[in-house]
Amino acid sequence: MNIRALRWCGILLVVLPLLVSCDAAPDAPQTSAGVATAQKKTYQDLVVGFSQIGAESEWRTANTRSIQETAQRLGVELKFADAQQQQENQIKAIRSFIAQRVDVIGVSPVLETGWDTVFAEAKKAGIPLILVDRGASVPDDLFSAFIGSDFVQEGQRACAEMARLLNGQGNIIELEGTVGSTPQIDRRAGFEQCLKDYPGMHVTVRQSGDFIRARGKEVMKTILREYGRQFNALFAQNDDMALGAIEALEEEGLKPGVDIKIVSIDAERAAFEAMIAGKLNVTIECSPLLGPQFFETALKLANGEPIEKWVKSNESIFRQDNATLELPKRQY
Ligand code: GYE
Repeated sequence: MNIRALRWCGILLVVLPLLVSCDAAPDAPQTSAGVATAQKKTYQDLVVGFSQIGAESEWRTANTRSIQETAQRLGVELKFADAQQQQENQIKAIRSFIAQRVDVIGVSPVLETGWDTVFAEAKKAGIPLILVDRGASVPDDLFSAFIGSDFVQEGQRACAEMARLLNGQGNIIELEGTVGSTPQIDRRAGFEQCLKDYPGMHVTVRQSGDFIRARGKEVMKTILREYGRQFNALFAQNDDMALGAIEALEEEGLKPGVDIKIVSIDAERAAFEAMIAGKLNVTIECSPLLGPQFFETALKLANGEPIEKWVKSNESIFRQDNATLELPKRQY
């Protein structure tokens, strides 16, 4: 079962109690009956390996900061590896964490497929693995938990906002994220599901900008040159691509937010600034601040305590009318 399937079951996973090795036994505290019990680990005892995707967006930078700052605050020893968008680098990092016998591995998979072998290696080594932010299409027993957002819901929310902005009528450009990544697949699926309720709205062009601002601008320029001005709206799967596309629209003499309605996802500070300037209409929140939930789950796993299989983020929708009020509160 993959992450998408998890939405249907709020099951609690009870992990096996920690195995106490023979050399640990002499230090273990004794119960009144004289039976040795495992010493509970604290954050200071934890060694965690984390394989990050890279630094493609403001969102990602904020996510990295959240993981690193939380580790430091809690006193967790963090081994952090930046994969620079390459899945093979992530696989290497996971193998090196296994070789170093870390307590828990965290990974934000750049793509959804291709993880079975390396995740099985972690499982065989007895190291719990947590998916952070993005999912992986692997059997359910190859990871312990997923921490992150409901991307399908984000796509649905984006479409519902678009319908409101367009009164249910219009041609939409969709700028997609990294092809084959969970947020790309699920945001598109959610948007498409909801489009069925609005027969007057159509996605007429769909292209990937890899979640990168500069690519968003480049792709938008090409689309405008190729197809002219036959669009009413843009759905960008993240804020960074929307911000790049806004520059392209302005350079082509169009008024983003007015001539072309724009909805994007993430809710980073720059998106609020664009909404205040009237250039972006709506941003759907997707929180990168996953550090606290990640280490809390890691500690529970290391202690053999029950955890939730999907630790879901709680998120909102922000529009131009509340942007000024919200901007000072934003943490990323
Ligand atoms: O929306 C985008 C980032 O995986 C949810 O990745 C994340 C996405 C986020 O690059 O900005």
